[in-house]
Amino acid sequence: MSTQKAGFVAVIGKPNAGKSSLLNWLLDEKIAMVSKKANATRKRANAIVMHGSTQFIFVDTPGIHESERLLNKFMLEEAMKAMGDADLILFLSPATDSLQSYKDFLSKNPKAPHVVLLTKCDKISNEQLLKKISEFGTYQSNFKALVPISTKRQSGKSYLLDELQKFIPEHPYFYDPELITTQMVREIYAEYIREAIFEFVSDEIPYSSNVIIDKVEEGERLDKIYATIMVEKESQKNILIGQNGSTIKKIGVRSRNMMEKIINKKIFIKISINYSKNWTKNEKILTKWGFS
Ligand SMILES: Nc1nc2c(ncn2[C@@H]2O[C@H](COP(=O)(O)OP(=O)(O)OP(=O)(O)O)[C@@H](O)[C@H]2O)c(=O)[nH]1
Ligand SMILES: [Mg+2]
Repeated sequence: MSTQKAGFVAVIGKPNAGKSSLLNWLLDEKIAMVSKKANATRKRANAIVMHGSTQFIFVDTPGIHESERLLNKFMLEEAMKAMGDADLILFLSPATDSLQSYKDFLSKNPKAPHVVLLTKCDKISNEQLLKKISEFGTYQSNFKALVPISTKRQSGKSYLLDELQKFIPEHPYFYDPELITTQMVREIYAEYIREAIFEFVSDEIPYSSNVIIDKVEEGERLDKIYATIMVEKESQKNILIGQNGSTIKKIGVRSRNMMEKIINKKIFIKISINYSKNWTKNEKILTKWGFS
């Protein structure tokens, strides 16, 4: 048997870079929420990926950005913690973007061992891709490797893992190789509901919402899930409910379908809506809900 390798890989980049999509793609399972809207991910999430005798633990993080909101400060700290604990950092830079976010990352973390992932390569031509790679060439003494990917095209996964495994230390596996994440299924359910809110409701509401899974009743063929969406203002409740309950219904159906896929069982879901005044700025409530 070949020697086991195992390590933590922090997935870092600005909001919307494609970090959560990368995790889902690597697993072929949807555990992390993805949205067209930036700042979707709030907490660290992990994907355990086996490749030969290497166990990677990819840690998804909230996009790096500055903001005054208390919740956003927590999100920035989540990303920083993941970097501090990592054996390797994957810095994601959309191929369509300038190098500015990478330059900012380098100036703040000059010594951090990292690989650059050029994401969303399906959005540019081969010619533009070559140009982008040569722009990054200026910084090749800083990174260990540069890998272009596209989760949309679904190509290059094993090349990526082959590359990354070179930088993972010899270490016994941290987790049972059968596991795909250490997250609890409840947390994944809550993220599905959040993703549906991002999909169907606009403006500030997705950013003002938090999902709490109140109860899960497991049955042999059917699981019953009771959840509450907490918003910040009473007026936001009505928007989430929608005309004749149409919006909350769509949120319920979409999240239920996703839950059924991952659990392979029928799901009954009941979502209530409530509000907690200005919770994104309230330290006590943030702590209670695990943002501290
Ligand atoms: N065309 C294309 N779009 C992609 C690709 N990967 C991700 N996206 C899209 O980019 C958007 C953002 O993706 P996410 O995975 O949520 O990005 P993120 O970095 O996790 O964003 P935050 O959690 O907000 O920091 C979504 O609309 C994805 O569908 C890709 O390879 N190609
Ligand atoms: Mg994300």
